[in-house]
Amino acid sequence: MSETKEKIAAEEQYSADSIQVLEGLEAVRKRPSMYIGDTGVKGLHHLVWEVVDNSIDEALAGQCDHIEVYIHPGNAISVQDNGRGIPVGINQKFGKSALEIALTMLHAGGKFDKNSYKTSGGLHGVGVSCVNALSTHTHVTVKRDGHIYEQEYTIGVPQYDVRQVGDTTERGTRVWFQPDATIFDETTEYSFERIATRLRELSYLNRGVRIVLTDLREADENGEGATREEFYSQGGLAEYVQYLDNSRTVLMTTPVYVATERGIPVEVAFQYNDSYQEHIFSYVNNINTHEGGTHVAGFRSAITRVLKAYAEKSGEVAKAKVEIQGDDFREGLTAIISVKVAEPKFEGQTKGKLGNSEVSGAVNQVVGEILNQYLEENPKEARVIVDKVILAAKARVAARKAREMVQRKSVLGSNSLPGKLADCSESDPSICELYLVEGDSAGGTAKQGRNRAFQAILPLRGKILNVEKAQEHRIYENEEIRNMITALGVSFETRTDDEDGSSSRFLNLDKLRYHKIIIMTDADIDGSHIRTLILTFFFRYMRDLVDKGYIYIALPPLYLVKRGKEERYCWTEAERQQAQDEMGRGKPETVNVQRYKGLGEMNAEQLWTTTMQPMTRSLKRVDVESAAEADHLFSMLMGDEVPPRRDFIEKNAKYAKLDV
Ligand code: 0RA
Repeated sequence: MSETKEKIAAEEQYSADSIQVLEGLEAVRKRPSMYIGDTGVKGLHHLVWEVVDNSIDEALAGQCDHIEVYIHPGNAISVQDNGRGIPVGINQKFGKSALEIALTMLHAGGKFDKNSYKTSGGLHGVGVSCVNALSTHTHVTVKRDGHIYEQEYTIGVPQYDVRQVGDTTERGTRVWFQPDATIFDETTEYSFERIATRLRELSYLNRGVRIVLTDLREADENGEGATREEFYSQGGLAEYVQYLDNSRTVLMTTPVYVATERGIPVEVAFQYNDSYQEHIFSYVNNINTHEGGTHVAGFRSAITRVLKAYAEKSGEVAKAKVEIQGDDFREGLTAIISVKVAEPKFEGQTKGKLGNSEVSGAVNQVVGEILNQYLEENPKEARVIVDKVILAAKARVAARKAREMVQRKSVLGSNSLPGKLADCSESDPSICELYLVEGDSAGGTAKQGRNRAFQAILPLRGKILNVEKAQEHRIYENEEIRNMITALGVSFETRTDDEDGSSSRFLNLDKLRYHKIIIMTDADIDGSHIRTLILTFFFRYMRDLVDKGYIYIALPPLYLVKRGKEERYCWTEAERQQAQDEMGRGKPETVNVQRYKGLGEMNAEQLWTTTMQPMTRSLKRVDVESAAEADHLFSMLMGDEVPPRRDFIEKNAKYAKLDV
């Protein structure tokens, strides 16, 4: 069936009694971004999360422990679970099958029973009907009460009434959908890695649920050549923190772990390692709350309260003659907090912060109890933690002094901008770009090639400090990092948390001078290492810039293919091959291929057209979809444990594979 015919068929279904239904889904097709965030890679994957969430809800109800996700050839997706199956009986109010209502009515997709945890935060929970509306074809199969039922849809419109097609002793729901390429016009290609990352996270967050991902895109009819990965966690969050810390040296044999269902369901796991950063990840109804909220406040407050009492009782604090603050208790702490809240209130700029006040006390109490018990039962480890806290307090004093040095230098006014910075003439940050360029020589070329009105250049010399392994004060002592901080115009300040009285460092962006910060390094191993170092710094110390979408990676071309006066730049092997074939046409020897190893091999004009000119360049925005996964990746790439890094690099030839 052709596109237009499909649409006509859809309109024929537009009978009087389904106006409400169609209006609902038409709204989704008209403004897809309102429902799924965007129509790029993120939105495309959002369809999968939406369908998987339904099966996870069934698991949370204790009715399902196995979910199979398939990526089919042509980038269709199917999700199958062994839950109760979506009810198929006729709903009195609408005179339609509940299955059809769930698939075709907006906001009717969730559970009908009250006791479930609605995932109304962010964009989750818009329902499987949105997925249906944005797919050219959807096929739902339900196994329930001894029978198999099915219904198919074309851009959300049922092609027949729910029908019974066989008998079975099994139960469950299978949803198969083909995303609509006219909606997802950027790409319809699914990323195995991206889906695997989310499913891994879900399996840790929902212990006991087996989730299997199978990629059939490269497989033959017999499934030979499929990629399959299974995610299953018996230990839940305790295993998750161990996974996150597997490249770090941990200070305790097993994490502190508690899972309770009384009152608000709370699951928490944490442990200390010998690093200097705090890594706290929090979830509400399986959704990452990257701005924290009341659950995180309750956790921090319990850690501070219990450890402070313990440390003071030990007498070590008095000996050390240093005042301990809240953040000292969290240095080298990796923690995951997961709560289930019936009516979550999401606040903050990006709706990533839990607002329900009752959650704070619940988490505080649960964590306090388990930590007290742990300290009592493990005096040796308790001692190690107290020593670490005291060291952290001393280091904090040193860091504050170092930070003030940077700040004092930068308050001297605009002439205190780093000498190496070639600034732009515009001052409106929303149009200004800062290129961070590897090496003075490429920096020079970039200075010649740029548009000086809105493009500034900061050359970085050699390798920047690996912040993953450095204490905070070392960071402010590093010249390249200081140059970045002052060029950007940002400052680090200390803020006191009203909820637990502890203080923490935060980034003040009021005077940020550029809204595009573009990392431009050579297209070789060294270049990608330097890029990872810079990204690690932004991720650890200027996370806000990453979350706001201000960090980009410049993509210089890999090849220049030439024949006479005709020139073509190529970014991939496939492009190079195509250019060679097309330009060579029978005379391959007349084509010359130049491999760009470094930015230095391009002249100013070439660098401008390929990598800096906004109309023709190719930039990748750094987008950290899973904070926990990014943390794991950085600790592995930059930490000191060699074996996991080697494993990882062997498995993934290209290593800087953050979703950028
Ligand atoms: C509503 C009610 C019941 C189950 C479901 C929805 C359900 C929905 C989905 C979506 C994907 N998998 C699903 N599994 C179940 C409970 C009905 C009953 O009491 O049997």
